[in-house]
Amino acid sequence: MTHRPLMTRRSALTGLGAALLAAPAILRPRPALAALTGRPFAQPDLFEGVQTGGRRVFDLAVAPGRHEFLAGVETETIGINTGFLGPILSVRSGDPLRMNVANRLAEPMTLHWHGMHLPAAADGGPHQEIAPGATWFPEWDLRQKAGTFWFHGHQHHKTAAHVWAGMAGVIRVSDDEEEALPLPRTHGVDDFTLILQDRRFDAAGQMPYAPDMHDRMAGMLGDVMLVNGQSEPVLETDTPRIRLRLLNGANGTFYRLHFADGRAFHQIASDGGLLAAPVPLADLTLAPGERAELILDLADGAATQLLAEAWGAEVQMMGSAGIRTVMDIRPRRALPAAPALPERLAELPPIPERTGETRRFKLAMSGMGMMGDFLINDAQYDHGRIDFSVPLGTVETWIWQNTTPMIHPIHIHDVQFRIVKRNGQPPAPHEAGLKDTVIVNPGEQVSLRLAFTDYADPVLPYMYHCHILEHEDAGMMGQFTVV
Ligand SMILES: [Cu+2]
Repeated sequence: MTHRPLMTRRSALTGLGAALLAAPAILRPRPALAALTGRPFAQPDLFEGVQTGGRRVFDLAVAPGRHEFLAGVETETIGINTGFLGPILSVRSGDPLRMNVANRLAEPMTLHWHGMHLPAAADGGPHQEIAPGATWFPEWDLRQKAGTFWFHGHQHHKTAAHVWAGMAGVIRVSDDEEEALPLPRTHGVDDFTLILQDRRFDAAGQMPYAPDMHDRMAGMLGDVMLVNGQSEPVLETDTPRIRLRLLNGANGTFYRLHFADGRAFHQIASDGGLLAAPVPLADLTLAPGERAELILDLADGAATQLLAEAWGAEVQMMGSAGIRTVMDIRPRRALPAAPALPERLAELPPIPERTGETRRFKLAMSGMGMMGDFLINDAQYDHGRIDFSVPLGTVETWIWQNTTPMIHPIHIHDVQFRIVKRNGQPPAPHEAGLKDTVIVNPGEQVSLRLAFTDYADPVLPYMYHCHILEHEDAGMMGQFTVV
């Protein structure tokens, strides 16, 4: 097993070309830039905020940062309260929240709470722009089940560049239902958060966001695999069972996750919280924006590796970009096996009956030549156009049809929805829970059921869009109000 991230042929050529261009007049042998591997696994700190004025308040400062991805190189980044990415916000279902988001960048930005059910004014989409030097302070009461959510930049036309630089973090929600279950939940002991991304570096070890035409089509893939900003760290464990909270925080890379020794695992949660029952799996594909929580048994004491086969939106034409090592997992010793997982995890209510509209969304590309546009219902995103309004209190069916040769993960703000049908069939068990991002493969038709409750606003919209950030920035996005 190689201990270095795989390079695709294309990126290897690009890197070589860049290195030649950058070569000084007198050629001196220089060690190639190498990813810094083998460090102890690290994850962002848990941040519980402070109780002020009856709310749990989080101070978040978004600022230019630096981070050592490559041995001996300081790479310029964006960080939130730290050099790269942000803290894990630890919150509890029912918490009254306030976020103080300070923009310390030299350009406007937004911060979106991905997966959260909240008022449109607090959503952090493209309409909640924060000027340089300004602070935005949304408030809402947390109406989520326990689960793993996240936050990231959502500035119009700049989402991809901002997330690439590091503007993202995780939100960890707890509740009574989850805490009543015998599951690992001690942060850093048997419960680990993994932000999965990949990045591409130039000859100077920097990671400028400079997508070429191919990147704009396929999504910006990197050749260096990262988990929490580290390459192939080593996680040493001392418990018979661990929980992995996974976020695909990549711009455009899909990951098929599996273990080097082929061992099976259980998925216990999807985007919006616990599944009804643990689902045994040998591998799991996560699209950009999706989350999953896994349970991995390690009582046998055998070391393994978490691997990710990576691909872009055009995998059916280009194939995968190879298998990368995410991290090494090394139990310190064999242990007595953990007790069986609970047979039931959560009471998932039946999918609600439709009481309102059925809406159809056609994903398409125009101009199959050099500069294809990405379209929803034949239109690109228009910041001044509300595409439709949903009456508050109704339950709708949204049917997504993908007429392109690429995969598109569709994300809808404000709601945790349910998948009713994928190509006429009920969803697989691991897709049958609460979702806010759903893969729509080429040629597929995916039918969703969405309940719009609690929050209406006559003016401010929510977004729906492809979560390949290059596609989103290219206009594969729309907006709706709840009224
Ligand atoms: Cu897309």
